[in-house]
Amino acid sequence: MSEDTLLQNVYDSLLGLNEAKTIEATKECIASGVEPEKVMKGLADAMIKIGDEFNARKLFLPHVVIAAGIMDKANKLVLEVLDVTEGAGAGKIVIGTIEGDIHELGKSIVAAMLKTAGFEVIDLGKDVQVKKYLETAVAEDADIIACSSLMSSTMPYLKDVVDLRNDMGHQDRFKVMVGGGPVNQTYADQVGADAYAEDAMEAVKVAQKLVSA
Ligand code: B12
Repeated sequence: MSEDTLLQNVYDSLLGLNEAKTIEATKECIASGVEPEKVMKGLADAMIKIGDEFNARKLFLPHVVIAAGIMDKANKLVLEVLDVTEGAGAGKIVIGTIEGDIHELGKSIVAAMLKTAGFEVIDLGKDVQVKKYLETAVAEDADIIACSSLMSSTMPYLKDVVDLRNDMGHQDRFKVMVGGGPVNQTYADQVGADAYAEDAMEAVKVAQKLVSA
């Protein structure tokens, strides 16, 4: 089977909400030596498509819950084989999904990609309080604080992270990088974040730029 077919199977199986097939297709990709990053992207693309279908009312919340569960399991398989060169000196990043927000699939993909790029990543998980990012960044002497927000109701907390960092006088010490579905460059600029990235691949490039600046 060609790489494209293998990846298409992953995408189609997740979109079809078929757990057994998604797991099987993911394992086939791994066994055939498809790059883990590509498998993750296939899964992420399917999840984004599911989001679109949900928005268009073609799918409903239970479908999304099922898809999220399947994606999580498949992602874990991919993570096991990722060539993690964590701690290779690229920099230290504290990452998490912002207060009030439990969406973490995208954040976890970003975290995984950053790890493979050699960053030391401290993943605080979901629903992370604004002060927790700062406390951890100080304790760990991090370079970057990365915040994910998937909802318009939680986006304002991104500004609170930037404001708290500035109030603490740490604007030269920690860079703040933001992302997630409703976030864009304009919003990132508005809240005073140092950087924004649209997806996990770009997040790596942006983080590399931030630490070398
Ligand atoms: C899956 C999902 C869920 C799952 C989450 C499972 C999990 N463990 O994460 C479950 C079912 C639990 C869920 C719950 C809810 N959800 Co929901 N959910 C989604 C859905 C369909 C997909 C999100 C997703 O995982 N996408 C796939 C990933 C790979 O993409 P991503 O997150 O965007 O991440 C990529 C980039 O954004 C970027 N990125 C992400 N984070 C970061 C961080 C940094 C620093 C950087 C640089 C980049 C970056 O890189 C990632 C990889 O490329 C979206 C629809 C959508 N269009 O987004 C709704 C959506 C986000 N949910 C929504 C809502 C309202 C809810 C609920 C309130 C319930 C409800 N009524 O629907 C609850 C939230 C409760 C809470 N307090 O948080 C709304 C939010 C509306 C809004 N704009 O405010 C959306 C948009 C659906 C909608 N149209 O109504 N949800």
